[in-house]
Amino acid sequence: MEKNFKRTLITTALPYANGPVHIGHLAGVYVPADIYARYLRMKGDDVIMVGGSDEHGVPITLKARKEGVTPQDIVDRYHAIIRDSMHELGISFDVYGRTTSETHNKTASEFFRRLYDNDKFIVKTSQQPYDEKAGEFLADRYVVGTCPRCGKDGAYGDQCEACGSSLSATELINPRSALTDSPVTMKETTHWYLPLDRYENALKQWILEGHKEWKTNVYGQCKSWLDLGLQPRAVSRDLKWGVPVPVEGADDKVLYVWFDAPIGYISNTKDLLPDSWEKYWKDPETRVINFIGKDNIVFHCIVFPAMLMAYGDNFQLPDNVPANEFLNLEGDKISTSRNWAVWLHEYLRDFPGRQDTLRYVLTANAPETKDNDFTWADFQARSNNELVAILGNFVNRAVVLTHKYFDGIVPEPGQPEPIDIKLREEVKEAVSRMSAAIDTFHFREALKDMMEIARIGNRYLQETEPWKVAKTDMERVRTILYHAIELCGNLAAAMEPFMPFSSRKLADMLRIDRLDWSMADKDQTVAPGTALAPAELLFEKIDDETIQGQLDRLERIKKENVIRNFKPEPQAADVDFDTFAKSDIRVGTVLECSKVKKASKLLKFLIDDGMEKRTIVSGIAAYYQPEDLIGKQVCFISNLPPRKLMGIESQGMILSAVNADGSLVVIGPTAPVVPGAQVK
Ligand code: B3M
Ligand code: ZN
Repeated sequence: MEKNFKRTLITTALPYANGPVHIGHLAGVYVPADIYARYLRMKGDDVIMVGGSDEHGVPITLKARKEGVTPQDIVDRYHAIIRDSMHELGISFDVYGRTTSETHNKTASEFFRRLYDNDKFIVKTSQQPYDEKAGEFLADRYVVGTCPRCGKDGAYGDQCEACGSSLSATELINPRSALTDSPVTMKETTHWYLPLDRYENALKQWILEGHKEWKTNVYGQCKSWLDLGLQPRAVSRDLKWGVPVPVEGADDKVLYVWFDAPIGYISNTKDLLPDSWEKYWKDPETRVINFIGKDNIVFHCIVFPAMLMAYGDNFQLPDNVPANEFLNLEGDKISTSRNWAVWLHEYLRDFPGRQDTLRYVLTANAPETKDNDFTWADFQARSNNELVAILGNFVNRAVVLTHKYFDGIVPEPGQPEPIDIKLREEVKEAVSRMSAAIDTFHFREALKDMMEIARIGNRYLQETEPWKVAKTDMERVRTILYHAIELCGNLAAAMEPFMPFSSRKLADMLRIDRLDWSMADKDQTVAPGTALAPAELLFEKIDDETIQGQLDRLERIKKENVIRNFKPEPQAADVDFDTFAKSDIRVGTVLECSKVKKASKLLKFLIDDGMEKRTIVSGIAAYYQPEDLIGKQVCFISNLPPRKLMGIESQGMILSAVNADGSLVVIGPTAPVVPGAQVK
């Protein structure tokens, strides 16, 4: 049954303030939420978009420990970076708060206390990892040890990054504390649990029966959780950083971050509307929409709704939770710890004035139904072949021709011809498809329909050829350009949710002050007689050099990661001195060096060994230009039996160091020595 709503509350997942936001966050949550919010505002709906930073939880304290600063320092730094960069990208939050705020502390505290007072919790005692030396309980992330699955050391209590398995702290072999490196013991502790099982039936009714329209990825995840049966979940932790548990005798305990974070949506709404916030949360005529990434589905569809049910007082459950899948970068999972990301604040620095290009590409490629890949080649292609060549080109032709033939004054149209009527019909169809797509959270589809309007415009100019008609029939040219400008006005409106900066630029050219959604398919968006502003390019091409700069950056990061993750081979078994001393290692000077035909890996050397000169073949062609080695001194084993390689007799072996990435670096003396010198 379709419900009629009076207003919409849009929430966006609160990013952890332990790092800047990257394109994955944007494509998954903030760009789609912003499109939706802007669209509803353009339709004149009552809508607020609430966001903020998640400033509690272990990710924050871990980062602080790593840098040797306080958690407060970390959240102050990243909250500012995230807030400012999102603002610069045009993400139109009505409020962007933080979970360390006074309001949030009070709200979360009161929320817990009400559940506590109304017997909505159960208390459970369990054994938790403990660090005797530090005198602290350890969150899973603070327990490190050997992975029981792959045997690598350095696995965390919740996950092994080497093999990707998710673990629990008690499974680790040889568990140690990340705080003090001392062995982990288990110690008894008491926590409050929300018995999710009490809400199982209500949740099943609400989601499985009531929200079959949810995206299949969301509905499917909820169904499998509910089918498995729900268990009580701890909502407190033995930590110092967080909202203190508001119960006597609970010193050193804080609310679990996933208990306090979603309450942040409420706190931030209170900060925005201290007097009227309740109507956005408790009125059944408010429609709540949570934009999140797929890893947050269970918290938003099961845990937080159960919390709201437990609280009562008419808190509304979300009407939809359009969660996206993940965005990868150049074929590899985005990762903050590996620095494998395009960071928003860096993008804005490297591509000034190109906010809309990023917004466009992330929407065109949004991971709406499956994980998707961001590549710089695709970014450049979409920018140059779509934004510049289709959208920018149409607008530019329409405005430039109007300046050329009518001094920039929008002409009065004459009687429409069939092609003009068809043009209007096509636009109306595209806009109606676009609205339907946005209404159902299909933003990629909607963006295609927006571009379709520009394509329709290009086809129209191509078919009507005003530049030719101008030689014979200026009356007809008036009508054609009138329609072209009218279409530009449609575009300005249709673009706004996706590309607000270019939409404004276009509207300014057309002298349109205020855009609303009805203008997307309206006839006569710009009145005849209007004096257009000079033509300006909406988009400019992105050149190969700029793209190469970004690819080089990623290449550097890949190398840094390989080096950072390098683990030396375990030492070989002992060898007695006499055996070692039998190998005769010498220094020689390279006299000649060349590639070996038909053997891409091999280089052939002629070495001055202080004796008779010798030929050595070595498999280092991938790492050196032969001419760069001539004149250099190298170490080689001189008393190996000769070997034939590709028909060449090799009289020794040149020594190389194997670098972290497997590349080879030739070993030589650090100062010149006589050829034939022995290495001892
Ligand atoms: N901070 C997790 C995340 O960034 C978490 C979201 C909270 S939403 C209430 O994925
Ligand atoms: Zn492992």
